[in-house]
Amino acid sequence: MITFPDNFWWGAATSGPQSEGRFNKKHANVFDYHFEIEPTAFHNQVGPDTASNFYNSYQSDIKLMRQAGMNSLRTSIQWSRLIDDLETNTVNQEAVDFYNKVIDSQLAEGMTPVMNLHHFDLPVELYDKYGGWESKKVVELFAGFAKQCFQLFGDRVKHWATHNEPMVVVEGQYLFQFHYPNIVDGKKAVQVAYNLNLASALAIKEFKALNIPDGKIGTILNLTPTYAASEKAEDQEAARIAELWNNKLFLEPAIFGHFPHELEELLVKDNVMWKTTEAEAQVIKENTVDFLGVNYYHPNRVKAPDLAPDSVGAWMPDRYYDAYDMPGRRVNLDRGWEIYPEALYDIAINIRDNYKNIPWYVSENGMGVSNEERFKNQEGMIEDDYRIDFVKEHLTWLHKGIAEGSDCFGYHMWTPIDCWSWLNSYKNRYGFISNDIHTQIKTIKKSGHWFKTISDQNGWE
Ligand code: BGP
Repeated sequence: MITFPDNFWWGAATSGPQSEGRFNKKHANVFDYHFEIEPTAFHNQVGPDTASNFYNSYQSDIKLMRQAGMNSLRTSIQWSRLIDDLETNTVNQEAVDFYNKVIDSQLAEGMTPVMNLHHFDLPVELYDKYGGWESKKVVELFAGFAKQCFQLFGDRVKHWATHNEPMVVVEGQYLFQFHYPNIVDGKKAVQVAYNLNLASALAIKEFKALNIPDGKIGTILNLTPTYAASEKAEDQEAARIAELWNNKLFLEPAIFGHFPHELEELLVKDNVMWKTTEAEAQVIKENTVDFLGVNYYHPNRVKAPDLAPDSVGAWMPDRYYDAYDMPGRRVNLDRGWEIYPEALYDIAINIRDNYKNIPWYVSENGMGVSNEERFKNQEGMIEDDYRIDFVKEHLTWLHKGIAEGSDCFGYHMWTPIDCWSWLNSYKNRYGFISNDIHTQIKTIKKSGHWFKTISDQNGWE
């Protein structure tokens, strides 16, 4: 019998831009805008306009989630929806009403709402006017938006997150060209990484000043563990730097209130160090998280780079390491990601031993599969046994970490209902509940029925 701690969160995660649809939104976020100007960049030219229609069907969607065993849901408040005037941070009442209804529907179903404030969805006007996260003005405006959210919803939402996977903003927008505006500029990427850390700390500062009873705030990081290709010193060194850049750059400020010194030294040496001030360092120092959300999909395996770092012209962090495909690895071919459930145990032990054993939860984990229609049975239910196996294996390793003392209090699958995903649109489906995007008919998959049984029993026999 595998039993999880009492009051364990059995839930799932989505985000505003991926589920709501653009209905009644005054501002466009960077993805809304990207789709307007370049629809062909999106799989089958399906943009975020309708997504999974959560804006209109949140009530029945939340009921379905409950039927699939979820006792908590993380979504996000869209800055581009909530705020009416982006300069003065006044709110749009219609959006306030919408988010109130979403939160109240969750509470009525006995679900714990978790709200995130930034899921890659910067209002595009703030990019055009200020250069987005490159600018400290935008950091300040974000703190104002965060404060509005806490004041409006903090009476009922007790668990907050400042960002989802800030590293994906840095990489997608400033290094590897997979998110609009597709800039390649290592120095800007470094500044953006710093600014996102500062934005998180400033939002936490606003949160703490409000003294919300029972309120807790954290951030959500994709803590993809780094594994070196071999014991050789050069591979170990590559893994050390990859870990500094990919994980510690956000994890250490969030938990300890300062950046990893080894990374700072490297950035200074390479002449790409961010601009900071004493006052900002103080804000980062004083405003660390109460808990952590960890998104985990696949490990990061690296080896020493083929080219000597200094021979690579423009500065990029990955001049210090190359990706390594481990022979014999298991791969989810649809998404191209390695499947390695043991990493959840490694994450659990790393947090226990090196990060104050801070309370944490798995804020995303999941398996994206294409063309799931092929697994539909005669009753119209998708028989996704592969997803059941995937989740069970990950939970087994997570449970081992908890049994050995890691303070993990929940597991959120990505995602409750098949939702829209950035450039992949609806190509890969992740949900416990399927969504026919032509009719918006939603049906619990076999995995959703299974999730209900483990949620009801708080584990399995
Ligand atoms: C995470 C994001 C989610 C979601 C998920 C699945 O990085 O936080 O928003 O999209 O990945 O990835 P994808 O949709 O690219 O397959």
